[in-house]
Amino acid sequence: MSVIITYQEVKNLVENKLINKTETRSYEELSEYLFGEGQCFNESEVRKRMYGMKRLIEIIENNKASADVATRILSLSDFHIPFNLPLETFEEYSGKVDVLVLNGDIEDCQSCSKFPKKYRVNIDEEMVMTRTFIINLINMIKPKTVYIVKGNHEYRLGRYLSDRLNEDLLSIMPETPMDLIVNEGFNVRDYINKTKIWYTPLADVYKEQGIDIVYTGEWYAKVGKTIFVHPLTYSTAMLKTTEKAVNYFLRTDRDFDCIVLAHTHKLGSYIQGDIRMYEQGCLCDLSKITYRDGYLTIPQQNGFIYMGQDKEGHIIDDCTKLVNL
Ligand SMILES: [Mn+2]
Repeated sequence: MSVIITYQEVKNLVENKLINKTETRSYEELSEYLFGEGQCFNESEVRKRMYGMKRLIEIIENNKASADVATRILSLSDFHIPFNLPLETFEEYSGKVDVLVLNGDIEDCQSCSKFPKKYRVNIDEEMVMTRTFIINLINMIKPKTVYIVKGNHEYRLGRYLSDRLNEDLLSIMPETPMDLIVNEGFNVRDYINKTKIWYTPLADVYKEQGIDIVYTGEWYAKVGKTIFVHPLTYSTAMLKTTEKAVNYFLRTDRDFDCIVLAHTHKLGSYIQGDIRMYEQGCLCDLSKITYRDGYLTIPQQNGFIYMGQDKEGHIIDDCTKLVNL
């Protein structure tokens, strides 16, 4: 008599034996159960075959979930260039992303900070670094669309200028470096050598390749039914800032099923009803960014999110992962 064994049973058994180590029966004892009556293999043979099954289960599970994915989104935030983690961190996502979201605080803008300046990187130099970094990232990831969200650090430039200039001059000034890097282009002048270098706006650089680079100056961007947010407000309580964002968007846009929040440098998730909430962590080198006043006592977390959405833009949980670096 042969025992009927289901896919789910095999999957549980493989998991419990190889991963959780909660299965107490020996490999020999499992042999007939897994491979049929009379199939009494020795320990090493059963173990080898079970690792083969484990791999096959992974492939089947991945295929099941990814069959429904219409849009793959990679959201990266809080690089705080020049303190960013290296590009290679995201190497494995090359060619696997439809929409790249840069969810704010890509550039640190430390020269416009109200905090004491403990290092010097001029804003023009930092902008050239940021532009180069975004170009290298796009060339590596190869997305079809890039959304850039305004972070409070980019907004430091606007605040710095508004503290110093009259309204008549402000109207011709950028609010953030991204206005120049993405949409308008900028010159960097060398007054000593009487030269200047023109940096073409990224929106134009990628137009020919059919890649849209979208920067509207907003502190959020909606992709499908997920809203990517970089708020100005901050709470030290776990996910409190995200909860505030959910409450805000429930009043202004009810058509969403997920909020992904940058800015807090914390990593976590929560589900309430039909709404998924994520805080996506940060991508700055934490050993270099300890200069920040008021941040010293709060543990920061490196991370980002890779998300799958169906063709209606709904998040697919099985194809979404919050990555803890
Ligand atoms: Mn921020």
